[in-house]
Amino acid sequence: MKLESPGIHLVIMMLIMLAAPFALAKTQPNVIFMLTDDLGYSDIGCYGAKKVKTPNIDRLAKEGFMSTAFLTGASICSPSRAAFLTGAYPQRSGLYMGINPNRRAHWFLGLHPDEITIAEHCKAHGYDTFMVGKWHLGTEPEFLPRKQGFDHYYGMPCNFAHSPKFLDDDKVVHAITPLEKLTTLYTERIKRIIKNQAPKEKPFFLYFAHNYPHTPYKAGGQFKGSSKDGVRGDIMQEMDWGVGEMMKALEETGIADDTIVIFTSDNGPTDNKYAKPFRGTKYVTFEGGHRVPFIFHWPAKIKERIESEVRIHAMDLFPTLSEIIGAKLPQDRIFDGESLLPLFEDKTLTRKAHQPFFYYNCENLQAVRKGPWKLHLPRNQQQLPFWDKNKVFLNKAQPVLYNLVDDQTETTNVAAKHPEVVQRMVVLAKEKRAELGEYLQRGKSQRPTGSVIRGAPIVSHEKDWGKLVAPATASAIAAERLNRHPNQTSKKTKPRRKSP
Ligand SMILES: [Ca+2]
Repeated sequence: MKLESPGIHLVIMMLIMLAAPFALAKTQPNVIFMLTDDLGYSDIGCYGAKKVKTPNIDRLAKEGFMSTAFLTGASICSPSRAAFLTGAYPQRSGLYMGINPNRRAHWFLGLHPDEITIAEHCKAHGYDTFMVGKWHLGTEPEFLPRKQGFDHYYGMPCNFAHSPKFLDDDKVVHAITPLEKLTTLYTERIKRIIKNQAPKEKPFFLYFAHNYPHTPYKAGGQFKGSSKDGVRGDIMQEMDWGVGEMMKALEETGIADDTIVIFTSDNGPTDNKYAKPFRGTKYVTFEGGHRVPFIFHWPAKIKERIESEVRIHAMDLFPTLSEIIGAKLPQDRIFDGESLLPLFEDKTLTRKAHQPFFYYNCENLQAVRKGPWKLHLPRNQQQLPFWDKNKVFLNKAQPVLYNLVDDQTETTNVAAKHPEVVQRMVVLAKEKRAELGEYLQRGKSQRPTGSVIRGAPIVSHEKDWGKLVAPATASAIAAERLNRHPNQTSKKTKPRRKSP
């Protein structure tokens, strides 16, 4: 049929305009963002694991986008999570410390309510939003996931060692989380969410932050002894089974093509053998602390496997999803990432390859990456957060320069050969400190840390609390804590050194 009359064109255009709201809903894919905890670069099959089998995660990589150069925003849990959810360096969003509700300096802190999370952004653009898993961005009621854009929450507000509680929305459903059932609990809930949401017009955003392989862990019945790598291997294989169940639910409900599944980790592993070929572990700013798997599976858009060496990072997630859901980035704040969509279309990023990346550890700026170069900055004991186990650059007089293209294990200092590179990167570090701060130095672009006590001091290092906080202030904060948590035992006020 030929459409010649301009009148008919007008009618068709009006019909298209009328249909727009429905068409828009259909162009927005569902998003499942799966963030594992302390899972290292070589922890899964497609990234080189030999002792565990992860066929379901491998399949996502085989059919989608797999990055070999993805960096997290921090090498420990809380700040890394803040970077994923806000699209900003943790030092910018104010959440740079490892939150532990048992510490007198931290129990009242959390991600600031004025921060816009990717969940809030999705919700404002037509999405139903869910979180399943470990939160770790503040445990007071003011900071929990449902205050940061999630319609529903199911999981643990912090590390098991901090508190073993498990919530369903606001209700405690397990006083002590049954660890051997953790993957089953999460998987069952995710399948239920998928089945409930599949028939709906509205798309959904699901943030699935599995606690494993962070310790402590226990394998479920059928997975006990299933791997060649002890209990850790067993729970890895069980987690992979959960991914398989999730994908099956998407396929059975007919929404697999229109659902994005992202798989990554918040920081490197505690044992370097799971971070190979890189040096270092969780807690430090060697590559092993920041370099983790990153897989983006989106059948409707990514038709065949893409393996990418382009350097990307956690702060890119927010702008990427923002563009995909058809939303503008909020204009009132700075984002430290950019949309990865061009990489899925075989194009190049707007960001130039030589744009620097900054490795902070709590408030201490420890390293700068630019092009092939990584410069590790000297630091003193006072600047180091307690969890930092890397003493290699402690009290050095000069920075140390590695060429990561030739030397990915960060072993050969080439600073003496490239003094001009060192000099340029030292300037970058100085500029970044002016912007995002340093230990005991406030940066001009830092946003406030969330606190339930107005005006309370923000002290990232527990050890400095007594030194930096006046006794009367400390007593008032302790009294408020007792008021909110009358059953708190004095034993619990002692900080756990092992678990930031
Ligand atoms: Ca972690």
